[in-house]
Amino acid sequence: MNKSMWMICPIALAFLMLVGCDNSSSTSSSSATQPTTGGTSSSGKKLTVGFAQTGAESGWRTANTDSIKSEAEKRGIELKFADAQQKQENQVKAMRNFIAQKVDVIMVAPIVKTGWTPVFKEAKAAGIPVIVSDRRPDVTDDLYVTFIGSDFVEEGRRAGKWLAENCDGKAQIAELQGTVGADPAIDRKKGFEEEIAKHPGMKIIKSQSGNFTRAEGKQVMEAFLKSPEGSQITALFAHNDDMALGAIQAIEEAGKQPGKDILIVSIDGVRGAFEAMSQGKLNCTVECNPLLGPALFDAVEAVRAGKPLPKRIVSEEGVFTQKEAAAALPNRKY
Ligand code: GZL
Repeated sequence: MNKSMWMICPIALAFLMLVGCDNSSSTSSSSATQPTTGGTSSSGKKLTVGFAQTGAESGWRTANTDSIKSEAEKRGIELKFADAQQKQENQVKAMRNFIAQKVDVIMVAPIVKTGWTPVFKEAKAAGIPVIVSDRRPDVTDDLYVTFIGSDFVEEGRRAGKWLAENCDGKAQIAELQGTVGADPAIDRKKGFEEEIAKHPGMKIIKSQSGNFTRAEGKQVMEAFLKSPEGSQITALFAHNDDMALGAIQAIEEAGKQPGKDILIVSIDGVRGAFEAMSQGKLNCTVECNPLLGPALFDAVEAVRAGKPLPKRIVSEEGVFTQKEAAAALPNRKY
């Protein structure tokens, strides 16, 4: 993990313990950093948080939303939730509504990196702190309190490293990219390419966005397989498990064996990926922790209590292969 991303301080380490997610998923929100304010502000008024979610595009997103909603409820915090249905303009509109409603804190998972400065400035002008969840926007640090989420470049590196170690450094790779312009799509690609560049025999020969959805992952993989290069594909790198699961269907419908004729590595670690690995159809999933609710609401309560927060809080994550899949499946929380 890139150490420069850390602002090591006691609260960061305590938050890390909260956000870390392994197959035992021991993440808990009852921690020493649990601010004493609970779900009410100093005036005794119920704390109100506005959250602009990207949408409901994947199993990961559903688990992320569930974690945030259940944590707000557990803490007696009023959550105004907006599902932007994968449209940035809907997220911006939701943030403006939260500002008009004078919520105490705004949380947002920016669907793409660009186009956020105006509305973040409006929140700042209204004196409403913004906490960034999951995906980083291209705004200056003064416009948000903290960014809580994964190191996507590292996730891409881990995927590339696993593939290199399991294809003897030789692969003709198809890549299913995430949503165009999204932080995880840009950074996972960056990390993966950084790793495979060490192996001259590994080359990405087809690459296109499947928008993080199963349906589009299947459609794009069908087109890859029908293309002139289709018969040369020996490996698939999918930026998330949902697209990999769609691609598995396409590979089977093309009469090939996913996980054998075409090695498949993806990212997220959702239940469906573990099931596919136990069936031998997926080879590796790099975990990306969606259970951000406890860390996000610790940050909300810390902000309200006037406590300092690190600018960046990174999730702890693992890598899972077919070897661990069956044993890990019963313990998976998403
Ligand atoms: C990653 C998250 C991505 C997941 C996808 O933190 O933003 O978005 O990898 C989801 O499954 O759609």
